[in-house]
Amino acid sequence: MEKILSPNEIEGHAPSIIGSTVKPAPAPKERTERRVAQEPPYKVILHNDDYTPMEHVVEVLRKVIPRMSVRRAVDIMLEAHTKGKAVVTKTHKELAELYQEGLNNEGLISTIEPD
Ligand code: TYC
Repeated sequence: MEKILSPNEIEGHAPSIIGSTVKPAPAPKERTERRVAQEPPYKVILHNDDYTPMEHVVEVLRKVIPRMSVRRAVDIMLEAHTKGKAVVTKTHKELAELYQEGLNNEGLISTIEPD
């Protein structure tokens, strides 16, 4: 009876690498982006208060959160104003903490929590 060779046994060795391509190591930025994308998300929550002027809230949101439009900042501010709190953004823990600190340093009340 003839033995049927498994691919590994052909030539008696591991699969040939002839014709395969070698992927270059990812650049540090790409590696960081991939790592960060795998981290658990956190919500940054803005809480209402009775004294901060609405314009200041919008200004601070735009100063602290990258690419925050006026429209989005106004919506978030109004949601916090009417409902007591609003989600500002979702991101990985380290960045969420940075945003929280930025908002709180400007007199707003924000917290973070796992999403
Ligand atoms: N409630 C504030 C006012 O009436 C405005 C405000 C909105 C403050 C949202 C904080 O997170 C906040 N001036």
